[in-house]
Amino acid sequence: MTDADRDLTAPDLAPGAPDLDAPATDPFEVARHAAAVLAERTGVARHDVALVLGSGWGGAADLLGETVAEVPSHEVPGFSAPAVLGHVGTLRSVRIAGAGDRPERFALVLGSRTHLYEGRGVRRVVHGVRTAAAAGASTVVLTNGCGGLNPAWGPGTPVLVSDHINLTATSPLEGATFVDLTDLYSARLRAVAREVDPSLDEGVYVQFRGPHYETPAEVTMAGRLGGDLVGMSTTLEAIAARHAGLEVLGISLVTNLAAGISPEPLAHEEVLEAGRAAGPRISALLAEVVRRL
Ligand code: 8IG
Repeated sequence: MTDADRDLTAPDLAPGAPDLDAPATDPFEVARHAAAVLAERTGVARHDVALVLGSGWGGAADLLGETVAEVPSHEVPGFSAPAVLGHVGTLRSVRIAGAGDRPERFALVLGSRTHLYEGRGVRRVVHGVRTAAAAGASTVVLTNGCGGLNPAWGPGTPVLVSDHINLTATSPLEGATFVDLTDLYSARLRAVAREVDPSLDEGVYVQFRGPHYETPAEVTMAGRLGGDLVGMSTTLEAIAARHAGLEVLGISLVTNLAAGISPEPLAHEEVLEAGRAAGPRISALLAEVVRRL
């Protein structure tokens, strides 16, 4: 089956799991189902940290440690097959060896993410993060590929997310669920990342719905609003992660200058190439950061 043949609207749920999209379904119950399936399929009862791999980050988890098990995402309740070329559709359990006084730990690597622009609803977008929390994780590392407003950030520059502006006009939280986002992107975890690579800059990530890239005027707007990075993911997952009690580290890979910052038009192929070129640096960064979490 090729990506083009996939029915992206199929419910693709494992037998016995409630339908994530049914309004009466509790999305946290589906996340608990998913976590139970993952525990059974990976043989790892509890995962400590989760990583969501965005555009350009596909190979970046390969240095984390030994892959214990790999489960196709569509075989886990509530997960869908990936819709974007260059995204990998598996959930991976990776053993992080202990060192000194650090015990052995397990990372759950979410190799695919559902984007809001796929139109499958916000519950799908944040299901990975909720599953990670249900699987025991206390930390999530959200990575993405994005456009940069700072001309000093050439394609392939990793940037820490210090805060976000959510321009999607939606939220993963349903009903009167008031959650404080003052310190959503953990200053502690950003400091850990800068211990590993002191040259890391940080910036405010602005999420647009997409799937089109911004116009130059929208990029100018994002900058005047206080944004440094523009993308189509991460903010809704970060909100759901905070709600679920996870500590959040956000790392963007600037794969292109945002529209209008450079005279060149944007191309998805350029995005993939910048990811490939940055691979060794961001792989080493991610592995060392996760070891120190
Ligand atoms: I990769 O320039 C990547 N994703 N919105 N704008 C938006 N998303 C992106 C961009 C970009 N580059």
